[in-house]
Amino acid sequence: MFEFFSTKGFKSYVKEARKILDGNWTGRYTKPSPTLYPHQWNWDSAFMAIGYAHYNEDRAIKEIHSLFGHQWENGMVPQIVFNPEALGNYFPEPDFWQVPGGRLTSGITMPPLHAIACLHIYQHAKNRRSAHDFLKEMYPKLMASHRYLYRHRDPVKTGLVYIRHPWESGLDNSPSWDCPLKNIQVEKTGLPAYKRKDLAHGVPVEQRPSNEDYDRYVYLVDLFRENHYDETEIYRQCPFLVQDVLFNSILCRANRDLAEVGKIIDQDVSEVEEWLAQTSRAIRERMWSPERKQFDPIDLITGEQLPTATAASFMPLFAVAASQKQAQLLYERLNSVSFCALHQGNCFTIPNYDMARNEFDPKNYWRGPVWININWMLSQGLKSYGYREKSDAMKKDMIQLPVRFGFHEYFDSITGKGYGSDSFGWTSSLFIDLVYEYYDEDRQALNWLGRRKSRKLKDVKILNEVPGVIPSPAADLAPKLMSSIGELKDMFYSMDRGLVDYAAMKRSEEYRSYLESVVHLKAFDLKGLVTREEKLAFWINLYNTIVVQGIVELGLNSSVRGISNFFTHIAYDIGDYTFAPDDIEHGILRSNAHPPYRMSPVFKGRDPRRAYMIEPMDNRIHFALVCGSRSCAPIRFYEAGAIDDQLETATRNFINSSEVVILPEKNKILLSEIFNWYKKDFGHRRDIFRFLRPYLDQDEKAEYLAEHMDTIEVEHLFYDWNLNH
Ligand code: 2M8
Repeated sequence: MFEFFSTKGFKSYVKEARKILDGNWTGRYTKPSPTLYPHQWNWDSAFMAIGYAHYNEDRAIKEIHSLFGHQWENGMVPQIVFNPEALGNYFPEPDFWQVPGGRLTSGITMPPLHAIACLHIYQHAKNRRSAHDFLKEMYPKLMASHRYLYRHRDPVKTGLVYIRHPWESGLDNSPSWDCPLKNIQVEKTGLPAYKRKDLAHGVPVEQRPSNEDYDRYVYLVDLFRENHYDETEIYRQCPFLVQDVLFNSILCRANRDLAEVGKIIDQDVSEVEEWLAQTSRAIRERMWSPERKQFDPIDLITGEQLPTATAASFMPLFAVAASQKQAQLLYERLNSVSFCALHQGNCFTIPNYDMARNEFDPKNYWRGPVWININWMLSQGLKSYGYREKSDAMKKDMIQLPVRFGFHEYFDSITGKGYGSDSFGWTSSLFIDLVYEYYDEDRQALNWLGRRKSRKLKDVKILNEVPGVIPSPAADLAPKLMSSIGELKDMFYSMDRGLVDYAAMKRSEEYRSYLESVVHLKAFDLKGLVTREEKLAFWINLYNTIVVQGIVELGLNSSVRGISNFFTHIAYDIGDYTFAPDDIEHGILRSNAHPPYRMSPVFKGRDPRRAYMIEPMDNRIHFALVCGSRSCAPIRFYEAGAIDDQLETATRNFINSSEVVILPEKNKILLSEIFNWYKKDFGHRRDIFRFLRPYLDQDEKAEYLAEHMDTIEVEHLFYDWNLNH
C-alpha cells in the first residue's frame, strides 16, 4: 500500500465555500441562505464568524458587531435581526413580532455561541492587537447576554436556563418538542391569521416542519406579543418552558470560553466561573437520566424529564460538563447503529435523531438528517474526552458531505443527499474551519512522522516466528489462517461500537493458536501453487492476513499511519523468502509494477521472488486488498475455485460505494485515490471510465457518465486511513 496523506483537492472546495459566503454576505451580516433565510440569525452568525476567522477577520468581527448592535437593553441577543431591505419574504417578520420600541428583531433568543466565536476569532487573529480590542469591546456585551439568561431564564436558580419557544433551541421541529407541543391546545380560530413563507423557496414540504408545528410556533409568538415581552409574565403563562440540553451545554461551554476571554483582557471572571460551575454541575446531576444513560431536557410545565433520542443529548461533551463515566456511556450510544457507528456502512456521521426509532426521518429537517453544526460541536466534544478516532472520522465525513453532495443546509443521513437550502452559510463556514484545521493537523502529522523516527520500524519485523514452534508443511494452511482471523474478528471486533479490543485479542487463546499456525508458512512450498486462481487467492488472503496481524502486533488503534513504514517493515517468512505487504501487493500481485511515487520496483535485479509474480496483473485485486483502512475493501476470504466471481463482486461493491460518485449536476465524477495512484493499472480517464462501465449500477448516473465521457471533470477523493474495524 502506498502511504501518502493527501489533502489536495480541497482548495477548490474552500474556494466554492468562500464564494457562497461572499454571495450571502450583505455588507453587514451573512444570510444563512440566499432566499429561505434572508435576515441575520443569531447562532448562524457565530458559526459564520468561526469560518471567517481563518481568512477574513474583518468580516468575522463585523458579523458579530452587527448582531450585538441589536442586543436588547435587558441583555437578550435576538434570534433574528431583520434587514429592512429584505422584508416580505420570510415569516414571521417585525409586523408580526411587534417587539417593544419598534425594534427590527424577533422577540426570542437562541443558543449563546458568541463567546465561543469571539475567542475563536482572537485565537486565529493575524492582527492580535485589534483582536484584543475586539475582545475588550465584546466582553461586557457577552456578560450582559449571559446575565440576561441567568436572571430571566433561571428565575428559581437551578443553574439551568429555559427556552420558551422551539425556535430558541435552534432545532425547531426536533422530536424532543413533540410532547410539550402536543400539550398545547391550539384553537385554530383563536390564532392570528398567518401565511407560511418557508415553502415558497423550492424546499419540499416533507423536509420542513408541519403546519401543526407552525400553529404552535405562532401561538407562542402571539402569547409573547400579548404580554409585551415581559419575562415575568411569560414565565407565568407560557405553556412551553423547557430546560434544553443543547442550549445549556452551549451556555456552559460559552461560560468556559467567556472566562478565558475575561482573563485575556485582565478582568475579574469570578461571576462567569460561578455560572460555569453551577451549570456544569446541574447538567451532570439534573439532566442525566441513569436509566436511559443519556442527558434529557426537563419540561418545566410537567416537572418531568423529556426522554428523547436526539443528538442534542450528547452535547454535554461539547460543554465538557459530562463526567468521564457519563462520557463513556454517551460515546457507546453515539458510536452505535443508532447514530452511525465508526465504519458502519450506509450512513454519514451523526444524524440528529436515533436511526432505530419510528419517528426517524432521514429527510425531515431536525428529525433525522445530518447537520454540520451539530457534528462540528460533537466532534470537538469527543476530542476533549479523548475519543480521537471517532472525532477525526466525523471531521472527514463532515468534509466529504459538501464535497460530494454540495453545500446544503442538511444531508440525508443514509444517502448523503443534500436537502433544504443550498449555498448554506454555516455548512460553508464550518467546512472552511474543518479544512483549515485538517490541513493543520495534516502538517503536524507529517512533521511528527519526520521528527519521531522511533515510530518508524528500523528492521523488518517478521510476524511468523514463535519460539519453540517448529514449522511443518500443510497444504490447507491459507484457508486455516483466514478462518482463524475471522474467528478473531467475531470475538474482538465490535462492529456496532466500532471498537477493537486489541489488548484482549492479543492475550487470547485464539490469537495464540493463530500465531502458531502462521509459523508453518515458513515450511510452505510456494511451487505448490500452480494455477493463476490458486496463486491469486493465496496471495490476496495472505496480504489481508498480515495486515490484520500487523495492526494487532503493533498495537495500532487508529490508523496504519501510526507506523510510517507499515507496509514494508512487517513481513512473513514463506519458504526461503521474506515477503512484506508491499512485496505481495506490488511485487507479486501487480507483476512488480512500481509502487506509486516510488522510482523503482520492489523486486530489483534478479530477485528470486520474481519467480512468483502473477502475470498479467489483474487490476481487480485493488478492491480485494484490505489495507487496514476505511477507504479500502471490506475483509473477505478468497477461494481459488471462486476467485473470479469473488473479485467481480468485490469490484462491483467498491465501484457502487461512496468511493465512486457521479454528480451530473456538477458534471463531475469523484473517484477514489486508488484510481489516481494506480494509473499504471487502470490507465487514464477514458480507460478508467471504460473499466467502471460494466460494474456501475445501471441508473441515470451511469448513463450520464456514458454520455459525457469527454467532458466530465474528474476529481479524486481523499483517502481515509482510519482503521477499518
Ligand atoms: C431554522 O430556523 C428558522 C427559525 O429560526 C426557520 O426555520 O425559519 C433553524 O435551522 C435554525 O437553527 C437556524 O438558525 C435558522 C437559520 O438558518 O433556520
